[in-house]
Amino acid sequence: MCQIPNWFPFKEENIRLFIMNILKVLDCKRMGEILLVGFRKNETYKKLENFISSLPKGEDVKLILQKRIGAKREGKGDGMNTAIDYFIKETNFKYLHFYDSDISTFNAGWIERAQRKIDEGYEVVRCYYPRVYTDAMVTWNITKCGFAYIWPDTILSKIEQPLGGEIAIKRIVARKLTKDKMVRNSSDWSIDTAYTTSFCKHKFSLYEIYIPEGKFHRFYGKLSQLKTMVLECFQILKENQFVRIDTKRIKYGEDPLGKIPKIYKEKTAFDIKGTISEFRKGWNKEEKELLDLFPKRVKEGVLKCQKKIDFEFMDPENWYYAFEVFLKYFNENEEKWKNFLFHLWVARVLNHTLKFASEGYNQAMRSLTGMIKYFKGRALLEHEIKR
Ligand SMILES: Nc1nc2c(ncn2[C@@H]2O[C@H](COP(=O)(O)OP(=O)(O)OP(=O)(O)O)[C@@H](O)[C@H]2O)c(=O)[nH]1
Ligand SMILES: [Mg+2]
Repeated sequence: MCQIPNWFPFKEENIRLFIMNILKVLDCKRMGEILLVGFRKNETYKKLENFISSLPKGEDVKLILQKRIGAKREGKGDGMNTAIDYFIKETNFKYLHFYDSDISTFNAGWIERAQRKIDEGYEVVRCYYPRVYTDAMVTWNITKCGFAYIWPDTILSKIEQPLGGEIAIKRIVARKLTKDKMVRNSSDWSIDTAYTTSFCKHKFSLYEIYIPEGKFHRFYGKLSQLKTMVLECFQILKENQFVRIDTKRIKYGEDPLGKIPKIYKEKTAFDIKGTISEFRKGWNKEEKELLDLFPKRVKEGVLKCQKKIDFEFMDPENWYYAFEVFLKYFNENEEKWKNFLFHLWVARVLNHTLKFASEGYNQAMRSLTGMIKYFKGRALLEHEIKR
């Protein structure tokens, strides 16, 4: 049986947690090699150097720095693409697994389960997890909405966690990634969208495995911590909205959604109060000028909400109308556009969060999947009309 290589991108990590994850991989029966791809020679990097030098001889753990490959902000994308280059140029492995380095619930079982599907013949395997109902708000409101709007007749918006960093791919897939311009350019948070889109564009077979223990991460604090991610994940969709993708003949399988652990039904992923107070303060005059580009119902809702906080207006339907305008006019180089997209996204997240705080987890998830269905249905109708 072939060995499994595991690649981890990292920036600034909780070193104890990261090392624990590395040790778990080292224990894995089919462990091939571990590659750690760092952002800079920072504290995490130096601690990893010490850790590696303390390992018994023969343990294959390598540490490298990411190269400057893409055209966007230097970030996770350069890390992932550097790792792919290393895989193709420096190794002969038949497949590759990527895992985020900061997951406290990670264990070797994830690798074995993903590999089983690769061994069955799937070219791409992705992990998906139970998540708190207020979590994954970039995934739901940016990426999945965008996929449903732009490519409504494909499997893209069906993919459970298109921004997830836990994937296994075959060598032919990695090779394709090194040749895809969109992927190479995506040096920032756009990388996960770029990979997901590229897999479908090139018609690779896909399986999604369900990881019941979930993926715990730090509490976000205010949503402004996610601003860069929101903007970068939107921009990649805007840039590629005219790319043609046809997934009709792709082989696609998925584990059924398992039982959701109770803790995911009770927790909140971010600081609601802090986010509302930030939302209240953060508007500028220039953003108001943009309002004229938006349908009346969005414009009126924003103006009303600025006077008296009320997020009722930013329901899935109005988000669809706003999304359409952003896809047409959003300019990543203008502060007013960046603020405005971020503000309306926050309004969407707060609409969802406040509405379902009392109605419960199942209702909240139903509303999110309903939103994607709405985007898809409406986009299909509009594509039909345009034809
Ligand atoms: N090499 C490299 N790795 C990065 C960079 N930015 C983030 N990472 C790693 O990419 C993985 C995902 O980043 P996170 O910051 O955890 O992002 P996330 O998982 O979407 O966010 P959380 O849900 O808060 O964990 C982690 O392993 C990071 O260490 C970067 O610029 N370079
Ligand atoms: Mg993370």
